[in-house]
Amino acid sequence: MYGVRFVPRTARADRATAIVSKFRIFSYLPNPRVWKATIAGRLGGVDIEIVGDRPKALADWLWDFDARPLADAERRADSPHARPARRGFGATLYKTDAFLEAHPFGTVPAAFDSSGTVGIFESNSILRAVARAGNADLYGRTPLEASRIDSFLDSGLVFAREAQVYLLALQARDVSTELLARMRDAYGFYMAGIDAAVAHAPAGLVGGGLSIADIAFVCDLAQFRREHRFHGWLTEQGQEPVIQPGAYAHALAHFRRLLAQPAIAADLADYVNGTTS
Ligand SMILES: N[C@@H](CCC(=O)N[C@@H](CS)C(=O)NCC(=O)O)C(=O)O
Repeated sequence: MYGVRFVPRTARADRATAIVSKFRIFSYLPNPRVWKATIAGRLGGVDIEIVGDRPKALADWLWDFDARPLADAERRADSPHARPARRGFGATLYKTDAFLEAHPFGTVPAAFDSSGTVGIFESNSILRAVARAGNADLYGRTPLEASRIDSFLDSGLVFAREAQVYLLALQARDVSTELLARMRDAYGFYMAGIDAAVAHAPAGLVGGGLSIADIAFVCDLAQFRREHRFHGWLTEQGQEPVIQPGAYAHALAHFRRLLAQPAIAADLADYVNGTTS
């Protein structure tokens, strides 16, 4: 599945409804940020093509609408595509000018419209784009509902950015006390809000049913729960993990309810159960 183009099972297989749109997403894989879009696509009848490879291998790809693995001879410091990596990747990445025009921040997941000319970046915005293209009412039934969904997506992004810095620091085994304290605060703030919101709305954060607010939440939290892989190391450092069992019971119950939904489990179950790395 990795290192090749593949199209996940989406509406084409799951629903009899017409395919209403198509996006291509380039990313390292597996990636819960990409699954925000594939879950929404599966539910809403939107065909999405995923192109990518394992995180380390992606440094050897040409980042482009027509992304592809580079031959050894093409990976040179004087390549016109060579750019310094900025977040989550070491050293050099190979990005075309067209990629950077479509994706000025140069990040993955990088979504494109089917023509490859329009780039959509930030996983929450890719999620919004897929929801808008679909037919499952995932982005609110009124402008006010859509705005409330945006509120959850924005709060989630603040949490997810802190989580990204922390998880990368954990991977590098370089977590300062200050960073840990900041992450504890960000996690507590975010989870307290979700906990309060779902306490009386167990069917979904907004509008009494599943929306992209729930999809972003389940994917971002699934990614953050990878913290457990570093419990041994944190303990050796004399530190407590950020995620404590039993806290934010309503939010965690919502997380489990969402994971039980087949359209969500299709992407997340193996990842959360630890059978996908
Ligand atoms: N908040 C963004 C995060 C995207 C991001 O930071 N991607 C990093 C990898 S985790 C990247 O593409 N870095 C490219 C670089 O280092 O140039 C999202 O949800 O899409």
